[in-house]
Amino acid sequence: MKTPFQIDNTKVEIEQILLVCVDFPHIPDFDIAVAEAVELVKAVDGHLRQTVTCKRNQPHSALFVGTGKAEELAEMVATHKIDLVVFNHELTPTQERNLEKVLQCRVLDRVGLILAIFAQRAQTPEAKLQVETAQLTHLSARLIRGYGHLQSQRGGIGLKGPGETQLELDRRLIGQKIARLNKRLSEVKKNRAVQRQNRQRNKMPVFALVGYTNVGKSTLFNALTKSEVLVKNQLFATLDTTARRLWLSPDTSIILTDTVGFVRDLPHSLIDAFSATLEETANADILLHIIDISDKNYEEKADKVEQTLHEIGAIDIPKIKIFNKIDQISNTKAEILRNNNGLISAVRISAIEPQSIELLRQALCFVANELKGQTQ
Ligand SMILES: Nc1nc2c(ncn2[C@@H]2O[C@H](COP(=O)(O)OP(=O)(O)OP(=O)(O)O)[C@@H](O)[C@H]2O)c(=O)[nH]1
Ligand SMILES: [Mg+2]
Repeated sequence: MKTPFQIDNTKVEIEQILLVCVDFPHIPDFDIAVAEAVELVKAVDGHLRQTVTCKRNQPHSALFVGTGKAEELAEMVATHKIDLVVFNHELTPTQERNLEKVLQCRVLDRVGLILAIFAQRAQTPEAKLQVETAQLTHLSARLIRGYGHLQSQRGGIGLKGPGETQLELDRRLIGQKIARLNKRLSEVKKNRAVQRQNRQRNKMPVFALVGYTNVGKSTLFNALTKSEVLVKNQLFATLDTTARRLWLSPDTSIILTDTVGFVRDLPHSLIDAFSATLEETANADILLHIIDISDKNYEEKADKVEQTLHEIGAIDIPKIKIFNKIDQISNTKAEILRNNNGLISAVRISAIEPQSIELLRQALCFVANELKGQTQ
């Protein structure tokens, strides 16, 4: 069977994608959710043919959308030769299976889509390992739940056919593979822990760049450290953690880390699988929360980042807000902002303007020296 976004030897196949977003009463800002779903779909190498929205009070248990809507979607799939229908929601394995039958094409939910993006982006062995673990965990949960569903539906005696045996076998093989991957991941974690200990021994404070995807973390990292990590106007350009030593003054240096960006409803299997990467953030001394202030939804995105920081146990680390991309909004100049105690709480900058970078460097130097003062 064809896997999503598979590439054959001769040509790159562009899949035609149909996106479905359902407006439920609990979704506060539906337009924003749809706009982000469109960006996510654009982040995989497919062609977004059409976006369909509809309203419901709650998901239909078998098909997520109503039966009438499902038939409508099936017609669209046939007319526009759609290869893949993406739901911007989490579907149960049963809903996914039922939808594939009705729509006669592949169906991915939001978790599957984010996993597909990560799988396309993963470059280093560590990122590949983490994505593969997340994908298999997602898949095995589906097989197990799918199996349970079959069993309870059929019940009775003598119904254990070859299909179910195969399913059990697949589940066991996947389980073994996940165990192997987890073992390799724990080695990765051990290595990282040793690196961290070395840094602590050398008393080098770690400042971690965090933020929603596409806010400019890597751009800033490059500007500060004169590095060349990948910068791209797409979601999830970065999937690994890169750490560099950064001299802020002749006698002050820190370790600066750049890492994977966050997005709302980051699948849990991904947070688990990326724990080796995210631990770098959770163990930082200072978090630099980058916020794209030119994005009209920046507040909501910043809240999502806070939520994720909470989930990975990094909420108590002192934080400085970096409002980035001020070149995109009028009448805003680069500036250091302090709280009532005179401590730096935020900096307004543009990662593409050298004066801003210099100002930020000064602010970071001040923070690093404060930290030194506290630990001495
Ligand atoms: N105008 C403007 N564009 C910026 C600024 N900072 C970053 N960008 C652009 O924003 C886009 C995303 O930048 P990245 O540095 O890749 O963002 P990121 O936060 O690392 O993204 P992920 O790795 O995907 O999480 C790129 O097109 C950058 O050129 C800025 O201050 N002003
Ligand atoms: Mg990046």
